[in-house]
Amino acid sequence: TTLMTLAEKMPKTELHLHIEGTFEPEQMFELATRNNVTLKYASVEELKAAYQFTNLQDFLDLYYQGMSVLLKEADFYDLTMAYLRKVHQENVVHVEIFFDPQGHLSRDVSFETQITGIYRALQDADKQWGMSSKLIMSFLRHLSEESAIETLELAKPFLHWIDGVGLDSSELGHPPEKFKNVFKACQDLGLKVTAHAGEEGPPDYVWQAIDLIKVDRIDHGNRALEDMNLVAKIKEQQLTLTVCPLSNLKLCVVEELTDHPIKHMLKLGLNATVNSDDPAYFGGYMNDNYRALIRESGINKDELYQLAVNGIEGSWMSVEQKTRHL
Ligand code: ES4
Ligand code: ZN
Repeated sequence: TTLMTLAEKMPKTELHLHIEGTFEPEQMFELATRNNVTLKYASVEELKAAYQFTNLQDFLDLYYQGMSVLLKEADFYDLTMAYLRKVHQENVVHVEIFFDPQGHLSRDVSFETQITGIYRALQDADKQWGMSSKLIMSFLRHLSEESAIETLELAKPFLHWIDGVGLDSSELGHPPEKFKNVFKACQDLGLKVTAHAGEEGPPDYVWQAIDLIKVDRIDHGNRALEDMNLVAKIKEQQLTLTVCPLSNLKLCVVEELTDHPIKHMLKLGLNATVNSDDPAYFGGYMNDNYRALIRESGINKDELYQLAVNGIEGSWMSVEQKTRHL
């Protein structure tokens, strides 16, 4: 079999996926109509034409508009189920997905509405296909720590459905240290912790995520490679990096995939994984990311295998569950 086929057929995990970033334009218009919400774009084509970003903020502006049509529990269910159905066909066997509660609370959509819809879809995927999952509530870093603390309070009745917390949105100007207290509170509640760091932000933000937030994982981490002491630290702590190749390309974190640092990360002995981030916006799901890496970055068979193993090892599955996949 070719490397492409191997990548497509092998069992995969997705560890960095924003459910609101799986909103395909067609489904967005469908839900807009269903909910009597008017989008700023007249058609699917017009919306798709806007998917040209020069940085993270460009994308985020569109992403927050897109999610504005999500109002009812059924909307969250339908969005999540459409994503899970798609990646089931790509041989993804385990997903750990982010949702952005504050992005919906600001439109008066309750925490309960959001999480009930998402969680019901995750349960159905497990029942139908044996696809396992973890749910990660992410704090918006452009908002205050106080707002994150309020969100944690709203989450408390649903903690049995939540496995971890994350930190996303505009990175520059919003270092991890801004959220030190809320993450401490989350850890005291037994939640796992991850944070976007080193996507656009400097190595110092990755240091803060490790030293101040005490993350269990790092989302992106590209810019960690600028500091070899930091690379040593990440290795010493065996932290997984959830790398997102097509996302990095679309948001101009890398100029071309031929320049993508993932091969270098593996050579350095870092636990890099492949993930799709916001696939509806970035031009591809899990297999598209692997295919692009094979085509553009010259990933070989050993590296492909290592990436898949890293995805299992770096997940928040139990040891027993990991062993079943290895
Ligand atoms: C995101 Cl790619 C990325 N970076 C930071 N925050 C995000 N939220 C959704 N996608
Ligand atoms: Zn992300």
